[in-house]
Amino acid sequence: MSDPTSELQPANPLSRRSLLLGAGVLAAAPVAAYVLGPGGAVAPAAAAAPAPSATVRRITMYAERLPGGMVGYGLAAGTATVPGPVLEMWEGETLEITLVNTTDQRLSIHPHGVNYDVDSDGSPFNDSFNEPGETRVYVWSTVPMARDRGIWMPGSAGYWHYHDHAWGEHGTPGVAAGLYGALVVRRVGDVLPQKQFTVVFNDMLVNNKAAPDTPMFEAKLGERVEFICIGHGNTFHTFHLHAHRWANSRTGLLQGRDDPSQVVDNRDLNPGDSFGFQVVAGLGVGPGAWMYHCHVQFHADGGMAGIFLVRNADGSMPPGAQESIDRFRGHGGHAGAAVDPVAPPLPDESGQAGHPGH
Ligand SMILES: [Cu+2]
Repeated sequence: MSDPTSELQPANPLSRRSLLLGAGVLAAAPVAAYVLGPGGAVAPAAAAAPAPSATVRRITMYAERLPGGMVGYGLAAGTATVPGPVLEMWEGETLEITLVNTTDQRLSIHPHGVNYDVDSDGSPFNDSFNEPGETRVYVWSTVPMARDRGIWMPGSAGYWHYHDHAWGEHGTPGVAAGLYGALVVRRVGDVLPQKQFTVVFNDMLVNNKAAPDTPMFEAKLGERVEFICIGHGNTFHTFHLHAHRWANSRTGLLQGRDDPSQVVDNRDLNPGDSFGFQVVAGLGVGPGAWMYHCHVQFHADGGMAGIFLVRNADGSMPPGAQESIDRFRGHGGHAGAAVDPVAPPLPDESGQAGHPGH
């Protein structure tokens, strides 16, 4: 595709929750190119991101009330979600966001990691917010890395996020209700994922849900998936993903054999923090229902846990996975250690202990 910007339409069904300059490139990433070869080797590297061919892009977002007391952002009227849509930019690009506030509360959209002036700050302090029912434009810009008097200055690329900063005094009720989402700024040459998952630890909730209603993220064995992790609320968290690991770096990917980045499978995810990484689903461990959770124990017990379901490469369920999911849902995925009776399980009619083993 010679002009990736021509691919971009907010209604593009291939990028319903992801908006990227050249989103067609992301959508067109060949799924079959990422397969586990013999010995678990990963097949060819992803295509590099194209250089942006436009510098300013305009989108409209809607802040809307949702059932259950939640409030979300969406890219079209009636499509708000919690978390909001993943917004993606290339370094060097500017995003002009027209935010439509359909609620009866003042609110805003405030980004992390990108450049903006005080009029786009999103804070009441700077008088930059939407009154109830008001429409307002926010402008975010990004820069590439540059060498300044012998020093490399960081560009904007990173796994960032956006959220309300005006409901109440600091956006506290807005964030609590779900006005947040992921913002990914990519550098030309970055590897693009095949799937994306946004995980927001917000007080004692994951994406404003508690287990067993937390999101179940699904991929096929060998697909390269991107997790974007964001912390909000009033307490500390740690994000842990079972059976997968990543580099503690900007991209979460090692740059080569000599990359000194620490490799982790657990990372702090405190209020305002964000990070992202890509893993090959099931690489070296196979398909299955793998857990993700907050590793603060009483948070996990309290419902901050969910499932990363790695299906077989053909999309079918791997043996035992449905049983694992049922077990998770039956236990609520939490409260096991705190609430499970100490007494042994009752026998069923056959005289066998009816409670499946853990
Ligand atoms: Cu936690």
